[in-house]
Amino acid sequence: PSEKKVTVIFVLGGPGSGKGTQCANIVENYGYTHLSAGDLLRAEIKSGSENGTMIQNMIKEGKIVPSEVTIKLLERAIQENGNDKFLIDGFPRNEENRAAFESVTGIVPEFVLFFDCPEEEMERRLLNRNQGRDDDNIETIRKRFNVYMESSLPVIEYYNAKGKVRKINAAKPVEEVFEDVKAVFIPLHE
Ligand code: UP5
Ligand code: MG
Repeated sequence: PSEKKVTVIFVLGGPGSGKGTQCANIVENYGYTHLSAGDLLRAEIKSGSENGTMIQNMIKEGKIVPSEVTIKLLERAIQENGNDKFLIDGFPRNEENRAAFESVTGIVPEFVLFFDCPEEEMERRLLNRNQGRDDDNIETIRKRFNVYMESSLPVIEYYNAKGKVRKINAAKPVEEVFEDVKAVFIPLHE
């Protein structure tokens, strides 16, 4: 279990809903550290880790990497960072991720920032991204959407039942979405 006392906000929403984009805005304005679980996994592939090939195959198939792998990366990133407040982006993606993170780290999120966006819009954004991600092709995108609907939405529902979800309409231009995000963060920082 982590010794460090930290504040964590989970940033969730479908593939291409704008989690990474809005986290960058939040970091600039409110001093959080952004930890994208997907970015940590992609860095792990690049580092030539023993898990690299497994992670790469799972991402290509849109599947959820085993919790222990992702949690280890998140824990390490939290411990290595001097900051005490974190945005965890794209995690937890299923019930097992959620329960394992809580029991391994002892961390319970302050709240969940949920970017709600229609699938057609997310698909359009992902197909236009052009950053060379292995999973930004229509076959993998469809698989990511299925996993999101089946496994990740129930996690959002779990937190919603606890009154912990701050839902943002993400189907608007970046600046307009950020206005709504600010409305969530301003009361916490004044
Ligand atoms: N864009 C952003 N906002 C826009 C707006 N308001 N209007 C118009 N365009 C907008 O945005 C996507 C694109 O849309 C960008 O080009 C952006 O400019 C534009 P981005 O901010 O990148 O969206 P994001 O929600 O971060 O999309 P991302 O593709 O990163 O989400 P995923 O959840 O699919 O990807 P992630 O990296 O989290 O995970 C990838 C894979 O890793 C998973 O499928 C899974 O295989 C694996 N994974 C795990 O196994 N476990 C984990 O815990 C995490 C990941
Ligand atoms: Mg992202």
